[in-house]
Amino acid sequence: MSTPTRLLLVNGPNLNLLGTREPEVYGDATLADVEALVERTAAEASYEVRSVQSNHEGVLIDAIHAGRDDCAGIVINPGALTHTSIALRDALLAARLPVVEVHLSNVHRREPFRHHSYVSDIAEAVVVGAGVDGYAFAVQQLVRVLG
Ligand code: CA2
Repeated sequence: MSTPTRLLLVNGPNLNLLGTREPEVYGDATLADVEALVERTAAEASYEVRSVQSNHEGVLIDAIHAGRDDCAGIVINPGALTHTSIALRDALLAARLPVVEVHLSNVHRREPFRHHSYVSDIAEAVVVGAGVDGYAFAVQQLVRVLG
């Protein structure tokens, strides 16, 4: 099998609402803007992107399993599942792909329950608090890791 030239972008619950509510926390870019930015940034390194957003944990897990077959690495903002989901963590471990975790907000400046992530210690890198630009940084770092 040839080396995949595709990255998997995973956005978790409620991130479909980006740009429609709470702009003071999450900015005014939409999910479509995020996906376009990730595609542009990946294209600079000759990677394609498969984007998935879901409000359902199982859908995200299935997408991660599928990514194992044809993606080189994963950029993920798991949303609130970051702080709760051992199942999502296990799926990422099972995929055996490099992962970069990204959060729009600086979760460490927010409520204590947002300070723990089930993903961070299995991620190659974590980007927090850089807003939408953080997704571009995450792609650049993932590409670097992929060498
Ligand atoms: O800062 C981030 O990117 C978060 O992953 C966003 C999650 C939150 O639970 C994490 O602690 C940090 C929430 C996503 C909700 O997205 C919305 C976007 C617009 C309006 C309402 C919610």
